[in-house]
Amino acid sequence: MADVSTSPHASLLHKADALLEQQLAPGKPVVAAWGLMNAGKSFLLNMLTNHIQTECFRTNDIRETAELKECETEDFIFLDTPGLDANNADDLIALQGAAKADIVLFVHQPQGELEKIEIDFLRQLKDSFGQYAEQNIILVLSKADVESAESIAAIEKRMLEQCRDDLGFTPRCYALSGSRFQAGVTQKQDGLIRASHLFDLAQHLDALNTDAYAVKRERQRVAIEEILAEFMQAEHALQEKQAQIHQQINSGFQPFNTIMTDFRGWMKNTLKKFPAV
Ligand SMILES: Nc1nc2c(ncn2[C@@H]2O[C@H](COP(=O)(O)OP(=O)(O)OP(=O)(O)O)[C@@H](O)[C@H]2O)c(=O)[nH]1
Ligand SMILES: [Mg+2]
Repeated sequence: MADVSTSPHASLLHKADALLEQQLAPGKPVVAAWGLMNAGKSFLLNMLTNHIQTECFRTNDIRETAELKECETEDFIFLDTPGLDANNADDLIALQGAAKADIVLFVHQPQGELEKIEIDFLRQLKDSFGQYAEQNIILVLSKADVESAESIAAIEKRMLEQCRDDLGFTPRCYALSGSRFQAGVTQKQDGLIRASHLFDLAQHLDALNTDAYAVKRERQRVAIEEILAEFMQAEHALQEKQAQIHQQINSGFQPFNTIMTDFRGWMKNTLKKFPAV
C-alpha cells in the first residue's frame, strides 16, 4: 500500500482534518466514486450524470483522474476521485474526496475478488461512516460486460463474503456495465439499458433519501472519537514512559544512596570519638 504519511498519527489527523472541515449545512448529498485505478469510476459517473457522448469526467485506459472533480445534478453532487494506491499524492486527494462524501460508490473491476489493499481502504471508509456504513457505502462491480454472467455473479458473491467476513458489514452491491448503458442509450435499445443495471443503482440512490447533514455529523463524531482515542493512547504511553524513567532514576541512584548512608554512619561514629567537636 502506498503510505499516505510518515506516521499513523499524521495519517489519522489528516483524515480527521478533512472530515472536520466539512460544512454542516443542509445540502445535496455528495456521491463519490472511489476505488483502484482504472476501475471505471469516471465512466460510471458520466453515465449517472447523463454524459453519454460528451464526457464530464475524463476516462482512459491508463491512470487518468488526478484531481477531485464535481458534477451537480438535480438531486446530487457527483464527485470523481483519483484511483487509489497509485501514489501518495493521489491517495491523499482520494481520501479528501471520501471525506466529502455522504455516499461512496466503491468501484471494483471484475478481475477477481477484492484485493487486500481494497479491503484495507474499505475498512477505513467503513469505520469513518459509523452507523451509516452499511447503507451509504455501495459496492459497484463495474465492466460487467467483460465477463460471463456466471463469473460476474461469482465475483459479486465473493465480494460480499469478503465484506461480511473481513469487515463485518453487508453493503449493497451492483454489477453494472456502463458500456452497455452507453450503447443502449445511443442506439435506443431498452434491452441493453436494462441489462446494464445502471438504473437499478440510480433508483437505489434516489430511494436512500440521504440526509447529508446527518451523515456529515455522524462522520465528524466518529472522527472526533478517533482523535480522542488516539490522544488517550498517546497519554497512556507517555505515563508509562515517565514511570519507567522514574524507576531508572531511582535504581541509578541506589548505589549513591547506599554510599551516602554508609558515609553518614561513618561520620557519626567518627564524630563520637571527638566529643569536643
Ligand atoms: N468494457 C467496459 N469498459 C469500461 C466500462 N467502464 C469503463 N470502462 C473502460 O475502463 C477504462 C477505465 O475507465 P475510467 O472510468 O477512466 O476508470 P477510472 O477508475 O476513472 O480510472 P482512474 O481515473 O485512472 O483511476 C476506460 O477505458 C473505460 O472506457 C464498462 O462498463 N465496460
Ligand atoms: Mg477516473
